[in-house]
Amino acid sequence: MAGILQRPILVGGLGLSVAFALWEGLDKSGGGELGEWGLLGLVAVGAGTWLFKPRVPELDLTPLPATIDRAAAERSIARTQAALSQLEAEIANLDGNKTEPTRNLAHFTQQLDELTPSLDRQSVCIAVAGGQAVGKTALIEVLQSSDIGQNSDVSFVEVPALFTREAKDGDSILPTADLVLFVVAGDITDPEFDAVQRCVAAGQRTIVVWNKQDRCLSGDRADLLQHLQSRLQGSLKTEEVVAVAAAPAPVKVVRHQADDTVTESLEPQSPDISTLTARLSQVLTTEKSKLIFASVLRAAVALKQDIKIYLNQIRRDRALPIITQYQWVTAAAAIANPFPALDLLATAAANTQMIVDLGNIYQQKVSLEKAQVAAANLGELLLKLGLVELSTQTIGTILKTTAVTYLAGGAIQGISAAYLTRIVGLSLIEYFQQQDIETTEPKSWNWDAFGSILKQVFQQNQRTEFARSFVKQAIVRLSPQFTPADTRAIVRDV
Ligand SMILES: Nc1nc2c(ncn2[C@@H]2O[C@H](COP(=O)(O)OP(=O)(O)O)[C@@H](O)[C@H]2O)c(=O)[nH]1
Ligand SMILES: [Mg+2]
Repeated sequence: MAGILQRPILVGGLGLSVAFALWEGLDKSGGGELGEWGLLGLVAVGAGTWLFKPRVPELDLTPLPATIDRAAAERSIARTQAALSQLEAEIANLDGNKTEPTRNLAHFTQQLDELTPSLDRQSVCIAVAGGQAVGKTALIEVLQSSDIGQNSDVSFVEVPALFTREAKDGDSILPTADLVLFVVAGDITDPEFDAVQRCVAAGQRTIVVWNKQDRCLSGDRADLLQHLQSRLQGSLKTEEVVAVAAAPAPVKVVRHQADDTVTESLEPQSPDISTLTARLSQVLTTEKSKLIFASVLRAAVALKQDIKIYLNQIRRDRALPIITQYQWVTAAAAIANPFPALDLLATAAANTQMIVDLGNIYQQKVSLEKAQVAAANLGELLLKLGLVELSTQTIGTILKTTAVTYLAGGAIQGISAAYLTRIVGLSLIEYFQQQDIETTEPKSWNWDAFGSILKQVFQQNQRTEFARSFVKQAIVRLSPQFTPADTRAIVRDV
């Protein structure tokens, strides 16, 4: 609570800050229920009249870079560097044992340090991907003995077959590859099509290789290739879809001899990958450095993402205790207040403060005015989604009917308010986590996105062990005459 005291906030008057300040005193002195009940009425009364402020415009998402060159890769590295510095600063401010954070920081730093030198690398790695038995190994073998394979700067890697039970779905094929040859052995299937789309969307340079074209009648080949090219039109240029035969099956040859006898023999066919090698050498001579810049850019983006995930983990550990504080504040306010409307104001006041505090942790500097607007919109959203009622219902299903006789009047409302505040707090964490770590000036709230997060978080927690243990915890906290063991009398078993 010390953080709140240092930044007392006047929400529509003195009420809230006074209440928070007194709450702080109580909390420290281990104040009992009486104080909590009595004082928190102030929260409600003090809350202002900003419930119906206008909505703010929606969030706009930053697109990926359109042109990939050295400068774009360097900008991406710089952004990753900024994220790393942010992580470093937040680790420096952590309380407690920093061994693991420091080790992770060192690991990220080492990865970052490798990015800039790799902009000048000469070697190119080509990944050969696709389903099982489409001819990846066969293709690599022929490629290696071609002119391209003779170039010592070019290496090929076979990606483990996709679409098998062991295969990981949804990942980009091989983040470190500079070029992907995506092999299909006939008309492209839906999963193959999706995988190609994912590669392209991830900025992975991709050539689709239709292998085993020898299995198709020579008269049909051109049509089939054209069909494939037009299916992939939206994501790949025509010349990025080629037909080959890496290991064509031997052909049965029937010969009529001069003596009228007929002989049959199987004649081996030589591989035909000429359209692919032509395309590859063109790409490697004209776009080699672009391929490398793109790889470095992807690696920088991926590293930044890893840093962001870790940073969010650290921030979440700091955010959870804050949510816990506010959930008890709103609970006490709900218990103290017989009027549901005032109750909502108190909730809005606590939510305003919670938005500011969590925003600070997530480096989203939310001004008080913006937080008030956000909390007001949030209140409307909670009503619109019916979450206020639903949380009361959720608590109702967890409590035994005897609870009413055991618990003080309003305690159930208090628990529901606390529960709802926790859901809001967890949703705020989720929402802030999705923001770009570079933007410290928060974009305007995306209420549609926040609404779906709220619904999702609510559903996730509704009937789980979380809700039950929360209720038990709340009873002990809000009605100190109960011990944890007593709660069994009023909380249902699963
Ligand atoms: N008819 C025909 N068969 C091929 C061709 N390329 C590969 N194959 C055969 O397809 C099977 C699987 O090939 P392989 O390279 O091991 O596929 P991978 O699992 O994708 O590595 C083998 O029996 C190959 O001989 C081709 O161009 N035409
Ligand atoms: Mg293979």
